[in-house]
Amino acid sequence: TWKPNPKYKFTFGLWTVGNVGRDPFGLPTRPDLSPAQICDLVGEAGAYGVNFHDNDLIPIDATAAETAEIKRDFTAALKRNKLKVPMATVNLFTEAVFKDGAFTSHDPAVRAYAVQKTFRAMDLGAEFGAKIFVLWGGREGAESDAHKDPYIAIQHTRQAFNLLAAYNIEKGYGYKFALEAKPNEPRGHIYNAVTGSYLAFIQTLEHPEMFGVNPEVAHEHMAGLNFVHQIAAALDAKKLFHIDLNDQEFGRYDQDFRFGSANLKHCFHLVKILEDYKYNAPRSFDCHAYRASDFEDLKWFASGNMRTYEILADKAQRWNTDKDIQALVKKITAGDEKIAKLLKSSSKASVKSIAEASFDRHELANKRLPYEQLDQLTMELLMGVR
Ligand code: 3MF
Ligand code: MG
Ligand code: MG
Ligand code: MG
Repeated sequence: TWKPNPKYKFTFGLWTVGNVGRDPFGLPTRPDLSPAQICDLVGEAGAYGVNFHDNDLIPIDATAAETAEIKRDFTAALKRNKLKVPMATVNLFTEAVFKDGAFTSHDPAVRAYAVQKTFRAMDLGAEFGAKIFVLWGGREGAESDAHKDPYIAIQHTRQAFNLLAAYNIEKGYGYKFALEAKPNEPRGHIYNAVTGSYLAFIQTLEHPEMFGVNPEVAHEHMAGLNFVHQIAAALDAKKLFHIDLNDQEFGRYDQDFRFGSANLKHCFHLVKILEDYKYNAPRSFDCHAYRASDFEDLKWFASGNMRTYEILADKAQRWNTDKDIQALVKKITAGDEKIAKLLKSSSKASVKSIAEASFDRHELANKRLPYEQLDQLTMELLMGVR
């Protein structure tokens, strides 16, 4: 049971399962896995595909011969595990050259190098069939606003994105770019801190149609925000091109926990909104196993992410068909249909009718909202007793 269904397009970044347990205070606790070994692990677990940063696959200083060998091994591993590569991305954060940002560095040569490195990462992704290109601005920020003018940083970001769109057209790659916001870590302050910032910014680009978002559960939770509401905004804007699933305790460091391991209720509502509105792009797990876990435990980590998603999708479906729950939903959402119709139109007639209507606010306030009951039933369903 709960065998991963390909319709969910579950994917893992090479850097997620491949995470060796290094943290700012400690050395690795697990051996390095090759891209091919990672494919075997997630393939065995039943995943649909894998994603990579350029340098997850090809080390930055690899020779041409090494590159060819890695690509050969990786291609074979994809094939034997029937894995796709729906998304590729670029590492603009590890190397010292990006210590003060990539697209927002003061130095035009660093900015151009970052754009060129992204061009090459796009080439690499295209070789493996990727159609989504994620951009996470790892170090696009500052520790102090004395260091960098945030207004200029926005303009520099726009220049880079416009160049990437132009390259995408020139090469005919057909990528959709998915912009990933993060509020803090690894910089003191990061530009485009939340998904909503990118949704607005996209409209200022030369090719807004090519750009959407890649929200990550943990990133919005780090900012204390409701992730499900960000997803609603992205879905409504038709901009949810990709999603990073994981989990995170509110207000803590960047934990990247297994999906559903910390905030099951939020994750339930997340799965529900994705399924209700028929999200159809990959469901990517951007998380890593606990530092204490060994290779055997990694398998639980990989399959656990997918199992939790599927179990929650099943719960969401039960919620949508539960008689008591649906009767309550019907009651709380019921209202005067004629007024609802007026609100849907901004015609002169509608404006006039609403302006002239008479409402009894005391009577309106009398409507019952049995929210305790509805939430308790939801929780009981989640706890497995309904
Ligand atoms: C950092 C992240 C990143 C991005 C990745 C994909 C290393 O918190 O979430 O993972 O998801 O760069 O673009
Ligand atoms: Mg993250
Ligand atoms: Mg994270
Ligand atoms: Mg991410």
